[in-house]
Amino acid sequence: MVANESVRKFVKEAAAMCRPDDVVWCDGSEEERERLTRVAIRVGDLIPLDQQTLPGCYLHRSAANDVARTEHLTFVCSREQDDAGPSNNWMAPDEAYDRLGRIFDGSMAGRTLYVVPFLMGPAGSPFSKVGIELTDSVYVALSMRAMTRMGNVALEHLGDSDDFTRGLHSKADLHIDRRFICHFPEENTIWSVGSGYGGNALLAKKCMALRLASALGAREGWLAEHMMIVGIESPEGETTYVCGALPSACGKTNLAMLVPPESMKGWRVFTVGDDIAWLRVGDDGRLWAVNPEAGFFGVVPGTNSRTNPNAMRTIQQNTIFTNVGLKPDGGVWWEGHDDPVPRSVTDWRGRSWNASKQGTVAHPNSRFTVPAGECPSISPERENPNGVPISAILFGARRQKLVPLVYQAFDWAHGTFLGATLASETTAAATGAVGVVRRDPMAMLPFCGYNMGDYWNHWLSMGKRLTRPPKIFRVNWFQRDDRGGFLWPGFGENLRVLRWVIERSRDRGTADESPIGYLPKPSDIDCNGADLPDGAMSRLLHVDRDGWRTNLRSQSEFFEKFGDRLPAGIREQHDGLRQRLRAG
Ligand code: SAT
Ligand code: MN
Repeated sequence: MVANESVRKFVKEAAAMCRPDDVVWCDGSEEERERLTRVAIRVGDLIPLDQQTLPGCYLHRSAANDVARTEHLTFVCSREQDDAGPSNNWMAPDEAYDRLGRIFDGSMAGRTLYVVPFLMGPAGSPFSKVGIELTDSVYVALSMRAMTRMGNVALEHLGDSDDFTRGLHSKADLHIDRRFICHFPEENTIWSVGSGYGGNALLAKKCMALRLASALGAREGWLAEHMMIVGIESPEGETTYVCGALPSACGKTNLAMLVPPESMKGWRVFTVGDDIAWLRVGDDGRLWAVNPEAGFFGVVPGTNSRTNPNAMRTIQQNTIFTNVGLKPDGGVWWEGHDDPVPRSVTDWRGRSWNASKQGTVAHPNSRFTVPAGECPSISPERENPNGVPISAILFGARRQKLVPLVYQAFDWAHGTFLGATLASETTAAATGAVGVVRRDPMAMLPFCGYNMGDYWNHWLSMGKRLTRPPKIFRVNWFQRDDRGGFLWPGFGENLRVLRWVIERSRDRGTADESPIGYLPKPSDIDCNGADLPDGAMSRLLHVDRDGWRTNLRSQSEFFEKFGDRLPAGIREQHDGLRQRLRAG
């Protein structure tokens, strides 16, 4: 397949700057996967695992300083700083091209530049988008193959058009002082240098499918969201599609691959996506969702046959593990694995762990990269060019206190407010302190490619176009008791909560009105067969009015930052909550 003139020009100009020894065009073939895998083994990017028990599986060890997204080095380079808004780092486009250009200059000497065409969304869908990533990392090229529809399929979709995302990536010297992830929404361009980590280097994912796509969606009238997508089939055979936004490493993948508890016979769950949803208003006035990706980049620690049996089956083959422990028999291990810690294991840095027992065996943000087709619960609707119709949207976060297990927004505008006021305890998915509560609207704080005030406005305007809008819910699986234990068992048991969500989104289930939204009564959540202590459900659904009044102040402080870009509709919601809490 010969690429069109604009693609060839893009590659030629980048090669002139980065000066690789070689340029290799990826076509997505099986032969190519084998060839690139051999190269990756030779240069030390991949270590083969035991091919008998883990066929097609490899281990990658990253540089020790390059294990998570680096939000402080991530920039939105719009012409006007106000268009990036107060929640993004901003750099002027000229300055960014200049600073990064100096690092890219000659950075690929002695290396190969891989041209990786990729398609986001199903082939043949009018909503799908093409990108080309140029990278000097064979690990990135192979990961992009697992995570996207990669190769000729993308060039075919593009045809003669020059409408594609231009992504340039070089590991350069992996030094943190020369690491930048820059987005140019006005030029549909990404320059990322100095990191090989997924969220920084697999440009199709956060950089394109969220940051650039969110800005594009605002211009074109659709939404790019940090959401899993799941289809839930009832014993009566009725399927309901639900989207859910949760911050990184808060269980989106587990939710997307949920296995119903024993006692919920006849329920089935189908995975459409685990991380990103592109949402449009359909001709029927409903919200339709497509998963633009074609694979999973999931958190490994804590994954086991209780928490996520489908993920365990998914990662038995054709998986790249990054920064997990390696056993002498070529098997892998991580904290929270089904098996006890092995007597002899090499940690994620490649050191023998048992003698020193220093740190964890697997890095807390170690990952699996695997094509979606390996997942036993994958939905056939994943390839539907129109996507799936969404009946409910969940906004979830990690909160030990205050936020009840589940409650429902009064309407779309209130639901937008529930998303805008989302806050979560930080995780290892980004560098920095873990466990600190921070505001993370729609779980998009690190991923919204434009001014968040405008983004909330766009959400409100989407609602006006939806004649049959999905219902919106806030969920929190993470409440703790006084001794620090989780109050709710989570994982497969979350289907009990989703069952109420489904009933409500079909205008059937019952609820009480509270100042924060519609709350289920404890008896509305079917806990038959669940191992819950007496009174637990009342605590899980308790509304702590004093706590919410205090929370109002933190909401105001956050909203202040957006000045006159804060939509009146959000301010009204905040005032409404204040009044309802006062009346209570
Ligand atoms: O950003 S990544 O895609 O690497 C993972 C995440 O933080 O969601
Ligand atoms: Mn994510």
